[in-house]
This record gives sequence, C-alpha cells and structure tokens, in this order.
Amino acid sequence: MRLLLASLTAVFIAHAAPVVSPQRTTCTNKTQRKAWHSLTRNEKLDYINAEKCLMSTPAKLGLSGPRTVFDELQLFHVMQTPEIHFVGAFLPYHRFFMHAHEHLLRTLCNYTGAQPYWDEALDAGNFSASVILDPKTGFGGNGVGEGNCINDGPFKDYVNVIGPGQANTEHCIDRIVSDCMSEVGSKQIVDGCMQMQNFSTFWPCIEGGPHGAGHGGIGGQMLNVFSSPGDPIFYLHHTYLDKLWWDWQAQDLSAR
Ligand SMILES: [Cu+2]
Repeated sequence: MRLLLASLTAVFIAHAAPVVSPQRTTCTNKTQRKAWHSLTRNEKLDYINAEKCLMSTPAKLGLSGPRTVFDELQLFHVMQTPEIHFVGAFLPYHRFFMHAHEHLLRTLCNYTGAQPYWDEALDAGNFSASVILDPKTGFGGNGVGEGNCINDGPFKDYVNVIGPGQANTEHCIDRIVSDCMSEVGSKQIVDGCMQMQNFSTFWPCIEGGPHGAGHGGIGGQMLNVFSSPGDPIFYLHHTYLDKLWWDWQAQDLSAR
C-alpha cells in the first residue's frame, strides 16, 4: 500500500507543488463538491473545459504509453488495479485518486471549482435519460455502431491510448448504457449500505452495489476494472462513491 500511494503521490510532485503535508493543518480555503444535476450551465462547461485541458496537457512522467496527463492518471489505475479493488483500500485509494484528479484540474487547468459528483441514485434504472449524457452540458451519450464509440458531446474525438484493460491501443471512448445494470444504484440499496455498522461490511456493500451500478450502467470502457478512468464519467462516479463514504463516516465521525 505504501508503494502504491508513493507512486500516485509522484503525480502530484511531478505536476505541481506537493500538497501532501505530514503535519495536520487547519483548512482555511474549503471547496464544496456539488452534484452535477445542481450545477449551473456555466459550472458544467467550466468543468468540461478543464477536463479537456487535462486531455490536451502533455504527459510529464516519461512513462511508456500515456500522451496526456489524463492518460497518466488512467495508467496509474491500470497498474494498481489488482491491489485497489475488492479490498479495504478500495475506498481510501479512490478518495486519494479523486483528490489527485481534482488537484490537477485546479493546478494545471485553472479550474476554480470542486470535483463534481454524479448523484446516481437519481438516475438508477434510467441512466439512458440522465443529464450526465447530455451532448452539450454533459459527457455525450451512448456508444453507437460496431465499436460502441460515443459520437456526440465534448469528448467524442478523444483518442484513448491506455486500455482496454492492460493493453495500450488507440481507441475511442466507448459506452454500452444499460438501464437494467444501473438499477443496483437505487436509493433503497444505498440506504441499506448506510445502515452498515462496520467499515468491513460497508465497503463491500458500496463496491458491489452502487459502484457496480455506475460501471455497469455506463458500460464499455467504464465496465473495464483496469481502464475505466478512460471515460471522464469515471471521476464523477467515484466522487459520488466517495461522498457516500463521507455521508456514512459523518454518521459517527469520531469512530469512522
Ligand atoms: Cu478503481
């Protein structure tokens, strides 16, 4: 685990002034993460433009494969996949990963907002109608044709060079939206996870329920446990899971 965190921390150090301090400090400048549904049109466009900036910022770590900083983040996830899923580190690792992404948007791409999340319980069972898939103020719609490539929205022309899986090939961002698979993200299932009394039962509930619903409901690259950060929706999905974890922690902050 130490090695994993050390390598992800390398992203911070390589790209900007390190923000990880060994000392506990009081936060004076807080950011508020908000649900995508509640953002204004301009807030949505600011986020989308910042992500597009990350997708056009040249890679800096000298790794084989990534062309952009966006690709570098994706590759870190590919490399660390066996150690960060189906284990207790699942939620903490992805919390750090969301923070790294948010930090890079803010430091490399002049983004002044916070990392938004997708409140998936609002769309469970009906992902295909979600505002997240809007072609103008969202991430574009479902994949089409043989390769299930997205063919509208701000990310339709991105050439993904990491994935699928552990391969490195040039491909589109692909999706196979499944309303059926998104049903596991329902409020009822989320509420059930919130009732868990221990972290050891909470995290598998989240990973198997809402986590699976978001990946399976969008499909394509998002359904690939290794290379799913190739679809920018990944970051809104995992920030949502992080919020669920925070909501659970907040029920008993001193113990959790
Ligand atoms: Cu993951």
